[in-house]
Amino acid sequence: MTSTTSGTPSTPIDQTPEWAALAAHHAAIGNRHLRELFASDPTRAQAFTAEGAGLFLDYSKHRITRETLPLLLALARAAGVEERRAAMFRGDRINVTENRSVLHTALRLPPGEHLVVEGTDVVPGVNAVLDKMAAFADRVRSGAWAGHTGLRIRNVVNIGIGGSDLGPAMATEALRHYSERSMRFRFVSNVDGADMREALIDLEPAETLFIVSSKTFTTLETLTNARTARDWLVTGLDGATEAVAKHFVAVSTNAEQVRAFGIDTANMFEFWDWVGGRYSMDAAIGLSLMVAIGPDDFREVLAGFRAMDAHFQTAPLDQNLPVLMALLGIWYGNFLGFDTHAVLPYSQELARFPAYLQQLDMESNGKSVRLDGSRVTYATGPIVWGTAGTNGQHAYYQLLHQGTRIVPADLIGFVNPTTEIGDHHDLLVANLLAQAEAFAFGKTRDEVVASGVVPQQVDARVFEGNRPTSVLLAPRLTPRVLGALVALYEHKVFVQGVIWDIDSFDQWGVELGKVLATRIAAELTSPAEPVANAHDSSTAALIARFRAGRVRES
Ligand code: G6Q
Repeated sequence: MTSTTSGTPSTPIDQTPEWAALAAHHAAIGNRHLRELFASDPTRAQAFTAEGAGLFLDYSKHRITRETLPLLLALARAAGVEERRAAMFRGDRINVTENRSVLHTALRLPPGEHLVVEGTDVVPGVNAVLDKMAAFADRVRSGAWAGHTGLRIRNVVNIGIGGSDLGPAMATEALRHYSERSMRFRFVSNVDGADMREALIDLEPAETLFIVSSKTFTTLETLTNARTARDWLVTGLDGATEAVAKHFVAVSTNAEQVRAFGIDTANMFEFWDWVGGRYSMDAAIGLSLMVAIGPDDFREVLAGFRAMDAHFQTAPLDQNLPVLMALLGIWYGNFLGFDTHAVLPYSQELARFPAYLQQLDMESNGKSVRLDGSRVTYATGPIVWGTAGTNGQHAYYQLLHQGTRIVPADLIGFVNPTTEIGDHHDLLVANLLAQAEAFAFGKTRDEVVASGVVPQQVDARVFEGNRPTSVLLAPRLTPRVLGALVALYEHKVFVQGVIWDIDSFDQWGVELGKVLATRIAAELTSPAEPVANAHDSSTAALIARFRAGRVRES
């Protein structure tokens, strides 16, 4: 095992024999083409598949042979993936720099299970909060929780950012088909006032509930937005400050700050410091989602998470979806030098899934120091990006097919639609399958010529192929499947973080900009000229330009 949480220097993963074996294997199989790999292995399509928690993975269109996976699995074992997995589920403090347990998996443990961490069983607390959320969600959905004037709540606005926004926003859109259609759900995150303006533009204050979601309850964007929302509400209700109690609830770990803001802590839904922001959509941060889809379907989401947790813990590594997907990412990022990864859901409902994954993956694994503080000597987290298919096909797929960069991709699809509308779904899935086929096998010069293309176009119309993809399929996008899908990526990110020997659960990289912004905000608004030499010359000039051009409405 190369990793350590004790600060003891450990062998960097790229200096292990397992890494060397993979490098040699890469040199040996070189850039063998998927056409050849398929031709030489007739049962490849059956062999390179795995299933778990309702998800089916076809990873046959990857640039691997039958020898590759055992070598990658040896690397995973050398890195201590199994031991670290056990440590996470057990509640060890694997978030080393923050000295915290990482227990989002405890959020999906049902009543009756037990997880004792440092002397406390965390399961009763988790389920008590879930019950409190469910009672509240039911009251809002039924109209029993009325606004200040007695009108029922028709609009829910979640105010949060980062991990307190992306998860519930993504999931509420993904599960819109299952949501209460008489209500509107909006998500405001950006400190740009336009975000709030547009969210509120057609809403009635008397019918609007704000869920202020902030783990720390100190986040500049969220508190600025929450204050603006409070002013909008009170103004819209003829100055009735007492209305705040009926129109604002909070999700936070910080009762003191919630109280200071003016929200009754009886209407606060708590979670714990062992839930990282980007891992919190199944904690109380999912309250807006629960109001949208109801407590029963929210519990279905949790059941999906739990099913994937069980798969991750028990499936043999060579059939373990998160492990397989993590190892393929390692193969490309560390041995073939492909540094971006596309996630392409063939599902409009999953349109926000890539953005959600960007945070989950890039904030977790965008790190350059190992657990012992030494600098890594290998690439870590990839640049993750993507949009819903088929829209991307008419935009950037050109580069994916014929550009000079190779972008491994996950294509996510469903055998059945959430709603049957004409032949839309079959056309959608036909596109997914066609793209995966075209990425892998391309179109050779001979094929182009044989198709009768005029000579001057032949070169431009050749598709090299050999572009790797995973195809992930589920029967239908249900709450349970969504939970399993999110947990799949959570654990994929975890496995990669273990192999790279980094802390996937801190996020110090977001701090510096926050500190500088606070200082610059004062310099933008102060009547006094900024102190000379407070910044580099570029920043100072931009501040001066802003101050000179800013027209303030009084
Ligand atoms: C996620 C990060 C970050 C966080 C936001 C919001 O893992 O920690 O995205 O979720 O900065 O923080 P608060 O919930 O404390 O407002």
